[in-house]
Amino acid sequence: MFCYQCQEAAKGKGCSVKGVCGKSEEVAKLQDLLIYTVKGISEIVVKGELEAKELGEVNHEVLRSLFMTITNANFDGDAFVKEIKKMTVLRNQLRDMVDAANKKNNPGFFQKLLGLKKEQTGKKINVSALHDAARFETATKAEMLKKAANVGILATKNEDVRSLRELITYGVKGLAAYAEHALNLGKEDLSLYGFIYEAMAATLDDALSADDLVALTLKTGQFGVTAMALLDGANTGKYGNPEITEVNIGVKKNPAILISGHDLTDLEQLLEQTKGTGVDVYTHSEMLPAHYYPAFKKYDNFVGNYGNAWWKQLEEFESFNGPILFTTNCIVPPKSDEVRGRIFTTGASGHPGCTHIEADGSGKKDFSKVIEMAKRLKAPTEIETGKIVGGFAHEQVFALADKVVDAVKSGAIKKFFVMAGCDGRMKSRDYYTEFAQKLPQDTVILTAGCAKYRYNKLDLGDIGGIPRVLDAGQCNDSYSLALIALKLKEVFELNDINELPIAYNIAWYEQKAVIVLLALLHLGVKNIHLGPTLPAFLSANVANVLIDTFGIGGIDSVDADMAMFLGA
Ligand code: SF4
Ligand code: SF3
Repeated sequence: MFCYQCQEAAKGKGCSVKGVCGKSEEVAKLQDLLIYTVKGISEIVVKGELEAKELGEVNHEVLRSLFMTITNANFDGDAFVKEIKKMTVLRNQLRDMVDAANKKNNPGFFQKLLGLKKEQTGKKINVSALHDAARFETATKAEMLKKAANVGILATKNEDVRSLRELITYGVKGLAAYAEHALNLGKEDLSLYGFIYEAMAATLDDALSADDLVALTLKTGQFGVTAMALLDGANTGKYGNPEITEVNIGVKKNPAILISGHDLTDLEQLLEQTKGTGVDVYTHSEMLPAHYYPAFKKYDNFVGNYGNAWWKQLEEFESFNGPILFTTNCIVPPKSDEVRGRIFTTGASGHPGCTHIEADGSGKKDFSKVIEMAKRLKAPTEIETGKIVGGFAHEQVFALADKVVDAVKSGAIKKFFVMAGCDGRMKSRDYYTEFAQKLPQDTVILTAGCAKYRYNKLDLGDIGGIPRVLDAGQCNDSYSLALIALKLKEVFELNDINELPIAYNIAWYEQKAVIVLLALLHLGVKNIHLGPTLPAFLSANVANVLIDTFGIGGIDSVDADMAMFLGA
């Protein structure tokens, strides 16, 4: 195996024996083969000029496949075997359809086979000359593992091309995850599928130059903005605009379920099904911002947030006592059978030994097993008390705009620090806590994603009633931070977003942070600092392009960075 897609890649280079995340060699290889299959599908769609709007099931399964390979989403080898089989069947149907269009000029039969709404003739292509990714066959897990050994990241020999291909792939994975959440809420944007096919097919194309791939990387950011805007509209359209909210971090006496991950429809269904059962629901890690949405406030049993960022879950799940439902990443493979038996997964997430709950054809999920288990188990053990405040997504901040603008004009607020992104287990991430603590009193932190757990329980005070940590929500809500910056640019009548008193000190871990970063670059944000380390998948040359073009930088010591950011 070889994997270097996350910030914790072994020795800052890549995991080659077992993932630091806990991913086995077998799962890593199956993930490689699934991605390879998606690339093959993409090549058929692009070369055959098939239209995304006619490819419903294929589109949705491509999102699912990409999402399953995100760091800490799915550790279940059998789930990957099943998905590879499903995807190769879909791929072969697409290929046959294109072939039939070539030969008979009568694609009607295949149109029916795929359940396509409209006749689709595609373009004449030589199907037998398609890339191996569009043609290989594997029947058993053993055959898949054998095949996977030759199709992974290292199959691309040129280091810079490999780096760009992977950067694009990781951005596309993040984009797919956000698109799947929007899809679960019934919202789609066909241009996203078209782009996914274009980008994934491009990673197979040896004729593309490094410059072509750099251009495609920037285009990935453009579609990242589209995906985040789509998800923002889906979430706020259904659940209302996040508003300032105090979230309890202590516990109550009832037995309870802990829900983790990013999917709000799963939370909604769980709250509906636990209503009146005497079982409480707590959020964990990236689900915390759900408390900020008006629609979830009507549930009396939606009582608080338990614990911290994802990487502390091993001990926190012990003391939670009840069942845990993962809707997406980040799962840490449980060490004890007892905890494993209390973990349920749904959507793209999965783990061997944990119960997986699938949606029925209409997207409904039956959480009765989770609820029954909660009733049999003890209430959570308290690990902390108090409250955290959040809910500063775009509309809430716009509502406070006058106050914020006055504070900037009067000099009460000198600078904003965007400290969005991910948390992780490396000791070096203490940097972010220290950085937040050492920031001068006339600065405000804008955050989103699980990075916030490094400082959201510190008492950093407020500036004239504006809290010094403004949490917009989940990592995808970094979109809100971009909208806030654009709004401030408008209010202050500036020509360039970079003239604002905003510094970017972002922490990354997995591939959603990659799409957030690319989206910010697309929006014209410069001089973003990325830590705790720069991605292992950036070759020296690719890193230099990002440094020269966008002023991307790493982090140094807290004191050195503080001086640099504050211009001292
Ligand atoms: Fe290693 Fe990260 Fe890949 Fe896991 S996801 S195998 S920790 S690089
Ligand atoms: Fe965190 Fe996994 Fe990225 Fe959505 S939960 S930000 S790391």
